[in-house]
Amino acid sequence: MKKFSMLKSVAVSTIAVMAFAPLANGASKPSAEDKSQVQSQTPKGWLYCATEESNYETFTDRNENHSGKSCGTLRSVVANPKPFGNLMQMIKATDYVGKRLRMSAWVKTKLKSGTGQLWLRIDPDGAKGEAQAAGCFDNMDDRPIRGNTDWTKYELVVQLRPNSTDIAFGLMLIGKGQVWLDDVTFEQVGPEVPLTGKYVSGAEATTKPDNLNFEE
Ligand SMILES: [Ca+2]
Repeated sequence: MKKFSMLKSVAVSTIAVMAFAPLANGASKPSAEDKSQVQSQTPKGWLYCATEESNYETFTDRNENHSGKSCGTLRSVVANPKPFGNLMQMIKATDYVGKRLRMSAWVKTKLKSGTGQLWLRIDPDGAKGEAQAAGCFDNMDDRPIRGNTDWTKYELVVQLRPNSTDIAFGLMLIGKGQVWLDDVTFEQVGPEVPLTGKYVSGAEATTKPDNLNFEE
């Protein structure tokens, strides 16, 4: 079952600086302030995980968008949320092995504290020895999004070594507030495009990314 295998993959990932908690099987209940169109559930194709699942919720927001009629969102629902909530996907690296990859995504934030951070992680085949076991990783730790921001395009660039097996990516909310995500795209870029990611050691995942414009 897909969700179970995802849970396993994420649980064994230690590469991402932060410890991933087990995935929630859907988000929590809508808060009182949102009575109308909130479907409090993880957007199709995406996964939700958090250090404390009940501290955040995620859903497809049909009242907000960068394109089309909807986008994904993640928000805190308690006074003092634990470090992070995360909306993410994991795919096989097959289409990009050996290439330089740029992920672009549009993000909007309304943050009372903390940061919003896109992240992109390349996982290597750990069985090929430590010398090759470093994957490329960027979580915008050096350029986090703070405060209230309108829709802005962000770019993350990583290199996939020949032993790359999986790609994981997403948007973290570290603190109190709400973040919105739309129009995530991937493209191969040339070596002249500077990396934003660094090589780190660590971990594993499925196939194609899904519902990247949140219209499904
Ligand atoms: Ca959209």
